[in-house]
Amino acid sequence: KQKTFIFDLDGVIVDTAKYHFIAWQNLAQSIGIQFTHEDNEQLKGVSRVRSLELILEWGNVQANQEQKELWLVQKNEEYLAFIEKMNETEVLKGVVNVLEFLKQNHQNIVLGSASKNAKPILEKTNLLHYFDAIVDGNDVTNAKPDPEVFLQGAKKVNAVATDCIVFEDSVAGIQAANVAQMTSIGIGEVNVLNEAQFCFQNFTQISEDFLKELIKK
Ligand code: B16
Ligand code: MG
Repeated sequence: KQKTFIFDLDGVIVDTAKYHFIAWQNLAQSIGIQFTHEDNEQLKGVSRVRSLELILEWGNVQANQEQKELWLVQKNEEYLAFIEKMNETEVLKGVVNVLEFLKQNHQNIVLGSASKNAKPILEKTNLLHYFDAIVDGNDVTNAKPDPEVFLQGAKKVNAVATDCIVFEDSVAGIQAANVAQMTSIGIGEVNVLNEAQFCFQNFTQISEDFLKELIKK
């Protein structure tokens, strides 16, 4: 059977959170706000605009729209400088094997990410050719846990939601997949991603037999 496998980007395919962290921390510092690793955790899967709003809230800083736009540009420019230096070695372990297996078995492969920089990241890491469709922060108006990003992904490859399988590292992303009636697979800690139908520490733990079962169902 042909199924559609939808991958989140940050935390699933690559660990770009470490670059987001440095860029947000430098911006926060320049504004005079403290920004820790724990703060950064809370921004996973959250859009750029919303992330800035949260950081300003945490630091009790008010700013007008024009200032916010400038800060968003400043943050993204620094983030893009990191992306520029990315390559294949940054793809998380096991991911390429799973993509290869799905491709060989004629499955749809779709990206469903909140990032507006998804395409350059897939290009830099040499993964773009695996994807039949990409839905990212440029396409979506409602953030996860709203299922919009995944529903758009299904639509792009003419799949029905119940034939889709989502790989996600964020709680909101798992909720979005569940709301969409897709099979949700958490990548990360099972105690955090307890709403996921299945959970794996990383892609090396996902066997071909498990994937075959998902395809057969
Ligand atoms: P950008 P995902 C998300 O990616 C990141 O987890 C989140 O930290 C980031 O703020 C968001 O993308 C927007 O990224 O600034 O590149 O548009 O996990 O949805 O793939
Ligand atoms: Mg993610």
